[in-house]
Amino acid sequence: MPETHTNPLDAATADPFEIAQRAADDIARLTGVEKHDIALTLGSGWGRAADLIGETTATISATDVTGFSKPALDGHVGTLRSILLENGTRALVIGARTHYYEGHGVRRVVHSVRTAAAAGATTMILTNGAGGIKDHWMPGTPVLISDHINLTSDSPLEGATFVDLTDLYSQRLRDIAHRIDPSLDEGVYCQFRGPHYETPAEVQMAKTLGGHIVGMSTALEAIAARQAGMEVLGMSLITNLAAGIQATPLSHEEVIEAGRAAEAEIGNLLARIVTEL
Ligand code: 8IG
Repeated sequence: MPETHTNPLDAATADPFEIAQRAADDIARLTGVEKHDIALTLGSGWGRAADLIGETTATISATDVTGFSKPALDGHVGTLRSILLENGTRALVIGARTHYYEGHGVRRVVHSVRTAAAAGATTMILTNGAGGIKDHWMPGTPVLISDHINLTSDSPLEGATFVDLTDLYSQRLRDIAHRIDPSLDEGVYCQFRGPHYETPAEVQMAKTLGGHIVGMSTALEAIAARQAGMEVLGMSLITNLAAGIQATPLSHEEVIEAGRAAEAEIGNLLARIVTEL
């Protein structure tokens, strides 16, 4: 059992992959499911998808799994669920994301992704709530992530690990998503450190750099997923227009509300995508 006040990932001698394997073993034991085929991290607004993709056969507390920590935020559920899809696929739904802005380091941020890989998942679906730079994206619009710009100046990889990120956000998986919903737009995701939202000038910078979506989570996780050899699908729910793109200041309440309003629709969308993988 993990200790209450320390995280094994924080030990100087820790091997993050060995700890991810221990976490995967915990999940197998606690869910009774030896191997999961796909994994989903459900960000702000995406929580409903868990109820729609299949039958939940086990729900476990993230704090019972080695290396996981309590979520820092309301609206982020600290559970892991094993879900059986109608086609027999086993999905691991991760409702416990550690954000880079929590300041616990990037190992903790990507631990859930490495755990999913160690649990057997070969597909990683990363979802988030994010700000939109394209001004025709209304709050509540889901968009596919086509690529990212990592503005954290950090990496989950340690040492001389030169991982290729061409086609990081799988074209094959994006094609499947487009087939299910031809109206889905795509965009380049810019990960900022947060937790403050951007200034309008920073949003203009991101736009100039080629970004369309601003967020605080997914790029670092996607890199770790690619390192682990997983195929990655990234989706953002635009919960607000980025600072300066919309006329009014940003608020966390607005973000939560947009997520709630879109929940059923994007949950259904994700459920349909997952059955086609
Ligand atoms: I929800 O406007 C959500 N997350 N960086 N900027 C950044 N992250 C976000 C935003 C946003 N909205």
